[in-house]
Amino acid sequence: MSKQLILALSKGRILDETLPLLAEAGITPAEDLRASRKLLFDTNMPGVKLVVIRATDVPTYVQLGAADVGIAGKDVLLEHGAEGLYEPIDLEIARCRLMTAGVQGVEPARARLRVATKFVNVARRYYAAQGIQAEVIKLYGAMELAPMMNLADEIVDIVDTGNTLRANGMEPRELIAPISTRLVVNQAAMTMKHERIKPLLEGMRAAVARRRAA
Ligand code: PRT
Ligand code: MG
Repeated sequence: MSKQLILALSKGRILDETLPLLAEAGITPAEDLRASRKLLFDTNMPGVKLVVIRATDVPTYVQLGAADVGIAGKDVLLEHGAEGLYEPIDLEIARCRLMTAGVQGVEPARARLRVATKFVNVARRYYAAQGIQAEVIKLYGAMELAPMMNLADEIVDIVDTGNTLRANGMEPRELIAPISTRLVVNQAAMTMKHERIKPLLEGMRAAVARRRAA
């Protein structure tokens, strides 16, 4: 097998849960990812390399074929669009929910809602589908601050325990989508590198199934 295989991993919280799954599928980085400032890593498997990048860049790398396989949150895939990517495995890690949220006890405005979020595409689609006219404002972080500062009426953000919302006087409202981490594959690579990708998919599926059974 001559062709090399490049896996794009999301850095941050997803990485910590991805590495044990990859190890169970037989792939371990040749060096400690967190102790290094490098971005491209060899692994124990000849011809298999890892890149560790911003989660939001993972779908782009895989879509354009710079990476063959990627691991990213469904929230990131929904926002990107992830057109032309296969999404064969739900890794069932880093689970959370994409939700709308607003200030506790305040009736949600129903006309010309201002919504702050980093998920602008998801938000536009969601409110349009609800028949709600919304002005979507792009933020890069700390969405919870926006209603408090009178920048927005609602936010669209990731919710896990809801503690972050509550600590900022907000409440979760509508569920947009349940989220977990997905393994995605470039469509051309799925065909051209099938003999390399197939055992990886089988290994990852088996690892996920073992977790579920445990
Ligand atoms: O830092 P950067 O801008 O690069 O991205 P990031 O901070 O979003 O990355 P990171 O490392 O936090 O990982 C994000 C990915 O993990 C998301 O794309 C999700 O798929 C997944 N995930 C799972 C979460 C959470 N759980 C989560 N709780 N991502 C973010 N959160 C944050 C959320 O944004 C909010 O601030 O945690 C807070 C909510 O948690 P609770 O428990 O207070 O409700
Ligand atoms: Mg972060």
